Amino acid sequence: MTTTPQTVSFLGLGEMGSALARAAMQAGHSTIVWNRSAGKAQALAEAGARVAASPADAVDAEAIVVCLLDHASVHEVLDPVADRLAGRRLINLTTTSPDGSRELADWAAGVGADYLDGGIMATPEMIGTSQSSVLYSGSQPLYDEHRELLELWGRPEYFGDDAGMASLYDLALLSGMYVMFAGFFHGAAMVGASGVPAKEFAVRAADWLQTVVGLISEYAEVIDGGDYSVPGQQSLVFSDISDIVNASRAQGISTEVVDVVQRLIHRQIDAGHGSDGLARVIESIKNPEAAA
Ligand code: FVH
Repeated sequence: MTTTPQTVSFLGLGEMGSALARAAMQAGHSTIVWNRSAGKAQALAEAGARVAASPADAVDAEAIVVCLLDHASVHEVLDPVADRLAGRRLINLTTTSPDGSRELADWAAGVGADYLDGGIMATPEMIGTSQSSVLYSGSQPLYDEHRELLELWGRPEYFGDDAGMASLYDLALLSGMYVMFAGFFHGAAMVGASGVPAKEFAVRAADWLQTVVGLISEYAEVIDGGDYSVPGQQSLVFSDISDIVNASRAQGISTEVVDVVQRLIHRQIDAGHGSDGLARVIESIKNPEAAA
């Protein structure tokens, strides 16, 4: 990909920060790098990056990319250079939280900097490949002006000027991933108790999950339509997972993962919605206190 060369600074050269900086360098950007422990800058220095002696020495750039451990470390690094950030463009790719991102956007506005928040949906090895996507929110001008740079890291997508939205999507997607992994671990423990290796189960689980993943768009349509009684859906009564809970217990494993799902289903059945579709479970999640 050809890009218009810019000077881009990278604060934080952990696994992810280094991958982002490497991609920028490979595309021909003049790259300034800084990391708290100096050793992590060495490989990039050998590849041609200028190593800044301090964050203050790194702010003179068209874009400042921040990729640190967490929200607190972003403040630890940026607060001391606050008086040098007026007119600068900050792209924060540190995982924080929706409110953490909004707080950083407000802080940046207070020091006169433009702020774009990003949620990276990739591992460092995926950066720059078609498997990587990065969710952004915050300053649209910054997003538009630096689009070429952002495209180097993965498919960029913009979620509006509320700086917390990228983080919200990021964490919502990760919640889907973790719960799916927990489901896989549960299934692997079930068959594992009968001597089946997790590796063998994984092949079938991956196949099965791919078969059923298409159903989420059908559920989404029902949820957005607001009518859980639409005919043709699998009902909540039919979705009772007592067999799974009982079989898990019989295998001598924990039922914690499946108990949660069973509770969410039964909250709706107990409230008289047993003939409605499974998608109604979202009401148990949306209204934790209410019965339905
Ligand atoms: N790695 C991944 O797969 C995920 C994918 C999704 C997005 N995350 C987030 O990206 C942020 C950085 O992750 P990382 O993989 O680069 O993390 P580390 O390799 O552990 O590097 C952490 C860097 O942060 C520096 N650091 C930590 N605390 C401070 C501080 N108080 N002051 C200054 N720098 C700090 C650390 O420096 P050092 O320990 O080398 O001196 C590293 O450069 C993260 O938000 C992920 O959630 C990655």
